Amino acid sequence: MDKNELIKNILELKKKRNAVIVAHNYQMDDVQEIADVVGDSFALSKFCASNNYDVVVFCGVHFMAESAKILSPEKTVLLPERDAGCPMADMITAKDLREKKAQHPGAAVVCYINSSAEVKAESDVCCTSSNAINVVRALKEKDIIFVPDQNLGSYVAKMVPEKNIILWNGFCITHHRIKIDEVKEIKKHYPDAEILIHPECKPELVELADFVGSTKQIIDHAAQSDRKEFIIGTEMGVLYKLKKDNPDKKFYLMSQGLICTNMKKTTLNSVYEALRDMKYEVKLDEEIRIKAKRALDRMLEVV
Ligand code: CIZ
Ligand code: SF4
Repeated sequence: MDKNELIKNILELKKKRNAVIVAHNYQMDDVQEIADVVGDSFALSKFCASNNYDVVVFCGVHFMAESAKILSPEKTVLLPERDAGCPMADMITAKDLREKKAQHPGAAVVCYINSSAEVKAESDVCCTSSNAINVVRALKEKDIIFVPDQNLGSYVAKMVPEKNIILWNGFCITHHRIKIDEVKEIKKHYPDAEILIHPECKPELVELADFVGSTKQIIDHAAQSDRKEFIIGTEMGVLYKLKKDNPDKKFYLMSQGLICTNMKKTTLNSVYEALRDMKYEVKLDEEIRIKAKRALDRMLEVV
């Protein structure tokens, strides 16, 4: 099937199934192009919950589709590529977290949204990269177990020094591998560019940034900034929207390694097959779902 035919079939099936297609900011350009909404994981999950579609095709990775299912239990949530996972989310299990909690009784548990439903269910409150600082600051406990991202956790610890942050040693294989020399080198080439970086990068890189934020915050910042050139320290998928929204500005990827292979597994063909065969459906144990939802709801209460 050629691309036009694929798109035509996707649109037909979408109508027939009363489905919505949502895509994460890190998805491939042509997947972002056909999606009804593009955004970060939590914004997409909230969007799905506030609409009356019967089926959600979540173009992203597993924990994101799970988050949508946590908020929309009555909908059929499909992850087009069964193996699209997030290595960072897989770096902690619910059992690991229970053991950590036993070592620190009295500590509050904050989990980054990049975690499984089971880990969310073991946590007091969830956070995203855009609200992690505010979530931690709002807690009454001084001791806070922060999982799974050590880099986001370190950034929060620096910004909220009054708390004692107990880190987990998880990381994003894509953001964590950028080296400080790469940043210095690219800055030499583009000395006037503003450096916008994701807090999943190592602390020494975050130190060099002009702006630290989530994908949405980076996209919003670039649109509002007077600067004309930007060095982008997050997954390359964001370049699609950055370039589309700001045709007069220039964007340089901080490192050629900024590509998440899991995010690139989803193609137009996988979206088509997902709608055709209603696969792969995300299923959650109801008890886990309710507990995980509590952590997400609490995040909304505190920020
Ligand atoms: O929450 C998300 O969507 C992630 C993983 C990144 C971001 O900064 O938006
Ligand atoms: Fe996970 Fe990193 Fe890929 Fe995001 S970019 S899905 S944190 S591996």
